[in-house]
Amino acid sequence: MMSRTDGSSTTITRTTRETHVTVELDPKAPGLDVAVPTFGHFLNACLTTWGYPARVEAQGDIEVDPHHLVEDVGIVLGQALTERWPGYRDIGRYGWAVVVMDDARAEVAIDLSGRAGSYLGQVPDGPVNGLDSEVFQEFWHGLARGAELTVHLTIPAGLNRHHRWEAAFKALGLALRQATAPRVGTLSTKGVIGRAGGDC
Ligand SMILES: [Mn+2]
Repeated sequence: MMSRTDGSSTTITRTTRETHVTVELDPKAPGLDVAVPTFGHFLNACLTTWGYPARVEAQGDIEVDPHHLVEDVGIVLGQALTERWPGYRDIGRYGWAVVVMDDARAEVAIDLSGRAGSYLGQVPDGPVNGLDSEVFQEFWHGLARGAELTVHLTIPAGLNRHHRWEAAFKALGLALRQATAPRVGTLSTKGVIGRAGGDC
């Protein structure tokens, strides 16, 4: 994992009438302040597993529906990835992981492809601590759009919905660890990733 050593950081702030979200990569003071605690718990699992220094602050109209905030955190985290690694040069690009957590098993594969796509399968149906599972799905869709990445998530096993989602967020963290690991050059037959190219 290659954090920046020159002290510079990447900060994306997004303010709408619904939410105020900031994501900073390589911050001086990493930490999480997310107004939806259950989502914050899952996000913390993801960021911890990724192992990259990050700060996330997210407030918003959660009394209307937490899904605004959860989706926007995904978008802003994704935008921070594109800003931190322009053109996704000099990193692994692909990442995948299978994570078990007690009864639950989640599988994630990502491609920092420059093309947004999110494919979720066998995700839990029903609430976690009062939050419908649809809320957590919004994070994955937002991340794919913000980062212009492709993600496939499947959660084929598990009795406990909390375990199933937490395994998924940990698997995403491991996939990000692999996809953002340093390598030389752009891993693309076209030689470029993003609006100018892609690789399909
Ligand atoms: Mn937990």
